[in-house]
Formats: sequence, C-alpha cells, structure tokens
Amino acid sequence: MKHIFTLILSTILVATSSFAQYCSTTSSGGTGTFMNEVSFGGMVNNSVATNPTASPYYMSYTNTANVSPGATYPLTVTMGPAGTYTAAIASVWIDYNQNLVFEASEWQQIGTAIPSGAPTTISITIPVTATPGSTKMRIRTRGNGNINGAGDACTTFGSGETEDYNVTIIPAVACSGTPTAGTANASATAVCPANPFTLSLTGATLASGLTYHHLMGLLSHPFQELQLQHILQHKALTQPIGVL
Ligand SMILES: [Ca+2]
Ligand SMILES: [Ca+2]
Repeated sequence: MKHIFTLILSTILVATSSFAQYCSTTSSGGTGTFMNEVSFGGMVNNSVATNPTASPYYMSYTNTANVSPGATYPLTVTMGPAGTYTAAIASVWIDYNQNLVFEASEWQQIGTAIPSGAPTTISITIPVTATPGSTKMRIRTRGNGNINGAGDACTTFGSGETEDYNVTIIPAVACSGTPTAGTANASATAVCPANPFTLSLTGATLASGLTYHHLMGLLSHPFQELQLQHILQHKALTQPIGVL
C-alpha cells in the first residue's frame, strides 16, 4: 500500500512539474499601446504583422536573447502608431532565478510615457547571481497614466499587450589567474535600522567560481561598525539589502 501511495504521489509531482508555467495575462489592446519592435541581447523582433487583435492580447515569441551575468545590455522598445493612446507605460521582467515567477526584484520600468514611433532604450544589467540556462523575459505595455509596475507581471490590464521572449543566460567563463577585485560602492555612507541600502561592485572580473563577502571593520567609528554589522546580519534574514 505504501508503495502504491508513493507511486501515486510521484506521478502527481511529475505531472505538476510538467505543467508548471508562468502566469497568464489578459490585456485589452488599443492603438498606441502595441509594441511594434523589441530588441535585446542580439534579438530583434518586429511584431507589426503579428500584433494581437483580440483578448488576451498576449504573444509568446521564440526569439531568444543571449546575455551573460554581470554584463549590461540595451533593451529597445518601439511603440506602434498612436490612436486610443498617444503614449504607453511599459515594464520588463526577466526570470533570473528561473523559478517561473516574474518577481519585483526582476523588474525594470522601460518608460512611463513612451511616445508612439520613438525607440526607447534602457540598460539592463544581468545580475552576477543569474542562473545560467534558458529562462523567460516578459514585456507589458498599457496606456500611459495607468499603473504598470513591479508587481504587475500578471495583473489584468484594461489596455495594452504582453510579449514573452526566451532568454539564455550564458554561463560565465571559469576564473583563471588573479581576478581583479574591482571597487565596492554603497548607496549610503551612514545607515540606520529599517532603511535598506545597496552594496554594489564595479570593475571586478566577471567569471564563474568567484565568491563575494561583506567585510566589516572598514568604518572609522566603532559604533557605526557595530551598527552596520547588526543590520547586515539581520537584513540578510528578512530582506535583501542589495546584491554584489
Ligand atoms: Ca507587439
Ligand atoms: Ca523569478
């Protein structure tokens, strides 16, 4: 009986994982909110001929962007002709950790009032912690003046469209020789409890096999040092304070 139960459970788990997928979206279209062209990571998709004409105004394209952890790439979006709207608000998510969820930490605003016909470009830096392999990018638009933010990867929109793309995170080459340490930066020089801040690193060697550590004891005032250490320890358990 136990073996039968185990078999059934395993079958359910396999079936569940086989059907795991990203959340579906529903938008409502409207001229001025359609993406006519998207380019990113060596991929260019002109969708003038494939823009959806009915609900849910969702398209999944097989175009694949190729990107590497730690590198920065331009993402360019061009909106179609104005009509119902003269501008669009647009967001992009990339599922860097490949958990099938477009999280707020994986979001960037492309623009809040992107005019029709004018290519709009933002820079996207691939986190060094991005999981190598195949994942997805989602771009959503809607008429400007509406909300289209970090938490709206699955929200039903009363205008606009959604496009999904493939993204390949190319594994970084293995580290060899002596890596360059780079320069550490902090978004705040004085920190307080409950006020998140970001630590970043620039100019460092980009390669696999490297690890990053927060070092204490670099502050001049003993109280500041103690406070920083306290925040780092406790924020790590409750919320991210930034990614190196
Ligand atoms: Ca489109
Ligand atoms: Ca994710």
